[in-house]
Amino acid sequence: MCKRNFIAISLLFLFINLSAEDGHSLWLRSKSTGSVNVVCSENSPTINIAKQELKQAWRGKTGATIALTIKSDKLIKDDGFKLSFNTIQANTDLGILYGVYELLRRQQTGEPIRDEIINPSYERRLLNHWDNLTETIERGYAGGSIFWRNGKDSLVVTEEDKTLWREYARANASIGINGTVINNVNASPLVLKSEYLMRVKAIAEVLRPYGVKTYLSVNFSSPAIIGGLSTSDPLNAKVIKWWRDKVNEIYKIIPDFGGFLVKANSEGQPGPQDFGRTHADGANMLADALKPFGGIVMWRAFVYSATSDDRAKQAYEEFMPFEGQFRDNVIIQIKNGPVDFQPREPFSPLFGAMEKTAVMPELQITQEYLGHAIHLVFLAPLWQEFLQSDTYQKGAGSTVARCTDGTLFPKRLTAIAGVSNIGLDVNWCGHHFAQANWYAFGRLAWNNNLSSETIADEWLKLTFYNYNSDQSEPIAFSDDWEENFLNPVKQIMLESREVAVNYMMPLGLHHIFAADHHYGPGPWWAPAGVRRDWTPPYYHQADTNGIGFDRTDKGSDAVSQYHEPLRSQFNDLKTCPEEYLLWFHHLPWNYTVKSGRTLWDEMCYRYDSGLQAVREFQKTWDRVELYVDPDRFTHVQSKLRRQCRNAQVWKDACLLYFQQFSRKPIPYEIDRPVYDLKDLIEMDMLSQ
Ligand code: GCW
Repeated sequence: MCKRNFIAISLLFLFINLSAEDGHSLWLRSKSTGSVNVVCSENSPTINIAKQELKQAWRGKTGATIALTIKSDKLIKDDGFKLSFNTIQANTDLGILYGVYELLRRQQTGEPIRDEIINPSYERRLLNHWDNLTETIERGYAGGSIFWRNGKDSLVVTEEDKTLWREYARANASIGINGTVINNVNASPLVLKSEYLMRVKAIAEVLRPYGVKTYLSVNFSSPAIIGGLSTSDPLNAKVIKWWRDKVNEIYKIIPDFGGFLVKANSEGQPGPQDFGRTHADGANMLADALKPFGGIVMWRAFVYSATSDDRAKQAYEEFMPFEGQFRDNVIIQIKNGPVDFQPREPFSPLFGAMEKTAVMPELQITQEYLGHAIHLVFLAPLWQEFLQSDTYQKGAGSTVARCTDGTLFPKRLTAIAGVSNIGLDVNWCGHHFAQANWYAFGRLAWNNNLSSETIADEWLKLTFYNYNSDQSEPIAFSDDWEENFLNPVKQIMLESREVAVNYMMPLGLHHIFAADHHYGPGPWWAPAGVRRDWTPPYYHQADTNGIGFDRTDKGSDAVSQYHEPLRSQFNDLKTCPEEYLLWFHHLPWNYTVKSGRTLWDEMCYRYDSGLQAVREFQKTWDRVELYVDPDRFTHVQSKLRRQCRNAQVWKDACLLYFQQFSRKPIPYEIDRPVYDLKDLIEMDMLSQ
């Protein structure tokens, strides 16, 4: 930037008061523009928060009156509410609080406020923290845990801890999240020791008024490891009693405790199979202990073994035999895709399979496979694609959303979980735009029909609009702001997921990361001694004949786990959606795709278009400099630079590696690679 422009921009910042922002306030930045009279005869910690929030952030008419009324109404479900111009009605205190946040959001985003009943899609809307008791976070990219400390005084609860937990609870409540699992699914048994439970109690007390229930991940071998028993066999009477006593102890100190999340017999974690028992035996034993208190068990279906011919099939094979055998307070928690949170996967066939057992989606907010906290990737389009996938369980229109939210199976428990991207970083998520993924998860858990565009629009207004410059009511976003900031940046967000798919693994490729960091490319990565199903060649199957994993009826037959007509659609090359091509088919390099190009050429174009798109993102972002405070602007700008370098590495690594098999030139109009494959392999360039 030339010096004159720089001075002009600095003056402009002074003038319009774009003071530096560190991102800590998230989407809750707006302050009130006038007074409001709140009429409410109720009094409770939750209601008091609702009143306070209204006063702090009111942007309606100065002096207006708003009534908060607890009055039951059959059309209002759970913690839903009825919104109108001057009243919020709900069945519960929490419903009132949610109504207040909705009203304030509408005032801040300029959305109309009319008479409406607004109910949540899922009963339980949870974050899963993969936080270890030693402060580190598995797959966390935004600093240490907000819940757990390491070292000598790690269990002492400080005022700073409580302040942070309160801010966290408030942010969650503002988007409808009503539960949180505060420790890693690779669970340390220590969390169930009484001294740790006292810390859990302290956390639960801070979260409670905001309607966020506390849950724990538990280690299935806890009875043996911390209870001193000789076994953790779920059918053993002493083991059963140990869990009952433990659950009693928990509910004595945390009366509204939510329940347990369990990763069993998966990636080395203990489980009922260690004792010759089944998933149902294990889950039901815990469910029986929790039942008298209203607690639930979320039992994960993330299982796979080294010997399976296709990892994508295993969860279905292992769980379907127990369909209908789980207690009604057990819910099977299933990742959106059959492999593992890849940039793109078809939905897991376990959705749409179980009729008598409750199932819930597990989404990943933390960007384990999508560029950590470096890449700008807005995940709402990925989640929406998944939620709107048709399973055909009860004929056309049986979307994953409808199979899981109670629409198709009204009597089942309903829930949805998102693996958190929150840490101790000042801006909570590492990348300012990663906050949008936390926000989007909450909004979709509340309303699984919301469009990505609506979510991005809301979030950008709440997060980047300079409210100080606008005292008007209703809020007036200028054409200039919308045209020059909102629309272009929204476009970046909406394209970003597809762009990442293109520069990382287009056309149905998956899991081609180098090593366990799951960040940079490593289609070659297969060190001796590493499990085959943890290495990329297992997934891409490239050789001189072609590339892709054959999951058709001639291959692993994973297609047979889907209902018709999907099974045939995926099985048949002519009807298989191109985005899943190499997920389901092994194809020759000269196979002709829809664009008329050969498969090899198409791969080259896709990788290159991903890279080019990130370069465009950089330009677009630089153009919005006037509209963003300097701190957040430069922060995002520098992350985009890195994303761009990374996209180049991805493109070069994958094309140069696969070219050894395709033995074809990269189409001449495409920019040439700038790295050498040898260097990329030796340096594992993007290892973190
Ligand atoms: O995606 C894999 C991750 C593991 C994680 C596991 C799981 C918590 O690489 O880090 O462990 O999934 O979901 O259990």
